[in-house]
Amino acid sequence: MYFIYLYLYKNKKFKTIELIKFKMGLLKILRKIKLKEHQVRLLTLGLDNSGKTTIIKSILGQDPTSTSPTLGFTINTLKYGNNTINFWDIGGQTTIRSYWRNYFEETDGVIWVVDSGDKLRLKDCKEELHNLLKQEKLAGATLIVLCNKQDINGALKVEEIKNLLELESITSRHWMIMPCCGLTGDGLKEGLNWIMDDISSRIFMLE
Ligand SMILES: Nc1nc2c(ncn2[C@@H]2O[C@H](COP(=O)(O)OP(=O)(O)O)[C@@H](O)[C@H]2O)c(=O)[nH]1
Ligand SMILES: [Mg+2]
Repeated sequence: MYFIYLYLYKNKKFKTIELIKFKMGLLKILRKIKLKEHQVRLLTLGLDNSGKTTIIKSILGQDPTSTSPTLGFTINTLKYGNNTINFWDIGGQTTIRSYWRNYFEETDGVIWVVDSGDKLRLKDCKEELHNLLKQEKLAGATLIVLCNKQDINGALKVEEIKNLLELESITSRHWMIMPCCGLTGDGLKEGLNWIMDDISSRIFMLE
């Protein structure tokens, strides 16, 4: 901005008073941009019953024990520092999965929730995840895989899920995998902080 100001001044395009007004105007606009809340859009996806709604409720400080299957979708809003997060909670039943793509526009991050106790469906889970990542509209989105239900006896550990989901093959985007428990809230803060830090460094670099 200073250079524009200097340029106009040196080239005597405006009188000093007009230049001061111009500078004040620019400062006002810049301040407004800074003050404007950033909206971050996070999609919560995964197979049905993996604990997506439970996790969102837990993050929002609501009672996480009162969930019922999500048939359509719900949007929840959370203030996070300077940002406002919009959590999209979309049903994961087989019949609904083909509609997921309708929600991909403008997505900053995907929270992929895995039921760490549901070993039988991990193959299905891997296929759905990799199909999802092929979607063009999600190309820039950050991915966090949350290994939920770590409290269950015999729950798979992060390292095992990472291998079963073949996460190492994802090279074209930022991703992370972390353990959590939606019912107690363990690990959710860490997961949310990681994805928000990654998104912030990517899209708000100009601040
Ligand atoms: N033991 C255990 N159960 C969980 C956990 N998170 C969710 N659940 C249960 O898993 C079931 C499905 O949860 P829900 O959030 O509705 O799954 P969604 O279909 O992915 O939204 C519910 O009975 C939850 O109480 C967890 O961390 N541990
Ligand atoms: Mg649900």
